[in-house]
Amino acid sequence: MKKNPVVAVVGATGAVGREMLDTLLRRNFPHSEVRALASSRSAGTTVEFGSKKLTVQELTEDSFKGVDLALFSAGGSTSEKFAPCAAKAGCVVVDNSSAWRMDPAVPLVVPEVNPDDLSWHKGIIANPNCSTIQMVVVLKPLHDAARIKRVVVSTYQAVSGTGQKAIVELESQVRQLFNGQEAECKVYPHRIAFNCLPQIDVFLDNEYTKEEMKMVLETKKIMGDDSIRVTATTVRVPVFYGHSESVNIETEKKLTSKEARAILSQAPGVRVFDNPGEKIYPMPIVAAGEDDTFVGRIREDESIDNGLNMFVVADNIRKGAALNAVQIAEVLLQRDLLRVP
Ligand code: 25A
Ligand code: L14
Repeated sequence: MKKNPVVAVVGATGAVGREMLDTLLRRNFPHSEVRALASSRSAGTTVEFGSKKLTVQELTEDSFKGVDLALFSAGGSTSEKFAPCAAKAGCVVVDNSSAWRMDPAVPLVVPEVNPDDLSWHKGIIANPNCSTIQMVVVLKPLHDAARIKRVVVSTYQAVSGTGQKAIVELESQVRQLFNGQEAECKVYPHRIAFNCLPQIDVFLDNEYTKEEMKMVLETKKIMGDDSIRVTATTVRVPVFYGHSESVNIETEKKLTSKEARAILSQAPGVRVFDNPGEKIYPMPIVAAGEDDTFVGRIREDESIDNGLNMFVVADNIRKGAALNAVQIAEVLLQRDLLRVP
């Protein structure tokens, strides 16, 4: 691709869509034009793109004529319907929804982990689940060094993962409770203000939630290793930005906490933030607004021979969504893969 690409953001008015626009600018992503697409509800409104304002256009099957790259974050049903139209029109799609992630014909990519999987894309590339992305950037270098046999993860996930409407719900509930009113629940099944919900997404037949099974299945696909055993508990907490995870791993080869810290301090996209004596460890208020995935509280699991515990935090809207999608697009450009084969 010689000319600068025409880029479309689908779901441009959402929490992730707005961050995608900011990320394209912040990283100087080459473009000749950027289009903002959303549902008919938002058509005609504007979204900021640096000093410019983009007028939002309604997403239709004809939206992708002349578009080279589309970043989708408008929910699974929108992606199911419109990503194939885009690819047919010759536009490469990086899709943030769960719609295409487990399709064997669709690469599921975290650029620090499996960039080479981009070489076999057929027009649609899936951006993984936010909780999975931040976990695998930390797991990959440890897996390469010591082979991970099993992962036990529990998450503490921010409301922004559910989008703008959930950010508004937490804000309003806090205001309602401080004013002696009842908290109104529209987005989540229970009150989220001053509470924790051990349910993210729907329950499946195996008694896990869909979010938990995304972490299990996507981790194996991205790491390219079906033998890694993963079990997850995903919990929503009253935090606006930044997902946290308690991650326990069992490895084939012994890794001391010092060795793990040394490996992770060399890992791309990872920042070791681990000095308990100085009360330095990752927290949502540390990672929010940052690109890196923070890891700390690294320590050996004394209950097994070869085990480690750590605490992993990242901005779920950045590395968990918009940043990872733009990084995928950057690799596509660098490797001349921004075309539908
Ligand atoms: O099915 P999935 O894959 O699991 O994804 C479900 C949802 O999760 C979010 C995303 O929400 C998605 O809708 N999401 C997906 N992956 C995510 C990830 N990895 C993720 N979130 C975090 N991490 P979202 O809020 O970020 O984005 C919603 C956008 O989708 C547009 N949209 C919806 N249906 C569409 C569509 N676009 C085209 N066609 C369709 N059929 C949606 O557009 C939005 O841009 P919209 O027009 O519905 O947007 C209305 C906008 O109005 C703003 N708003 C509403 N109330 C308030 C408000 N702003 C301020 N204050 C308010 N009170 C919102 O910003 C909203 O975006
Ligand atoms: O991308 O936090 O599969 O509610 C959709 C639900 C991300 C998290 C995905 C949430 C998830 C989101």
